[in-house]
Amino acid sequence: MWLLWCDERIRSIARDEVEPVFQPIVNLETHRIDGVEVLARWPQCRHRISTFDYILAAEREGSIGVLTDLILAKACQALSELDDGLWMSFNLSAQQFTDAELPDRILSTLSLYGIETRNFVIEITETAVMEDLHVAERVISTFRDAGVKIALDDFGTGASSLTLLAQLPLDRMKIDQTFVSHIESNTSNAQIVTSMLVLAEGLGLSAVVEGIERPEEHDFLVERGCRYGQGYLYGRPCSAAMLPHRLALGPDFLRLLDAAG
Ligand code: G
Ligand code: MN
Repeated sequence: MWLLWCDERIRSIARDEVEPVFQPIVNLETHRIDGVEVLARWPQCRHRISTFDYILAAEREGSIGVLTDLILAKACQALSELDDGLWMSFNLSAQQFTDAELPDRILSTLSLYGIETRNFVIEITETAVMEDLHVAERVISTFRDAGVKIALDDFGTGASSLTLLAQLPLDRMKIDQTFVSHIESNTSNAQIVTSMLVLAEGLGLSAVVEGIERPEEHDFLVERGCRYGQGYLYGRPCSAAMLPHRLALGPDFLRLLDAAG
């Protein structure tokens, strides 16, 4: 069964069926959608399989590079039709760090679609970076020299090596959603996230908290000075076709709050 899924996935990449979807990243001070994270979706696929499994399969099949190029081009196309300085946050998988041509390919695609590098953020996981710190440093430096920002994704779930924070030139810390659940009453989650926010600020990194689903979680984070949030409370990932509407509407929960206040 698993192999069948893999085949179907890989063929769907070849058939050009993979689509980017866009999840709002919200400025909790201004209540504006300042950026979007690009996620891969397979709309035609018969089986509902997580993106995580797709990525693993694509890595195994050696098609992760093609997949990335395809999603990036489609995402750039969608964003190039908008005109409002929105930034795009884009995930790279561990294996891609060994692809020496990756930075050039990504930078050329951005330039082809007229996307400014300062509006582009690469999300990398701790695990990806840990595989080979030297290679990671080189890839990250190439991107940063070109003006691209780097975010450490799923922070707190991997090795959480503070060496990474000390050694790598990073711009953002994405605090993983597992720590956000019931943060207003779960004292260990509260303590962990509060400390991460202090750590990020001390290191000059901009923190983005992921997986915010409830108003209580939002209030807790705002009280602790968290600048950026992402999660179902503000908006689920939406298609390229829906993106202009989504941006015009603003974040779900905050729109209601603004209307009430
Ligand atoms: O690993 P990364 O942080 O890039 O993964 C983001 C994933 O988290 C996406 O698949 C996205 O759909 C999912 N996600 C985004 N917001 C929420 C949320 O509020 N709750 C849950 N459970 N998942 C979310
Ligand atoms: Mn991510």
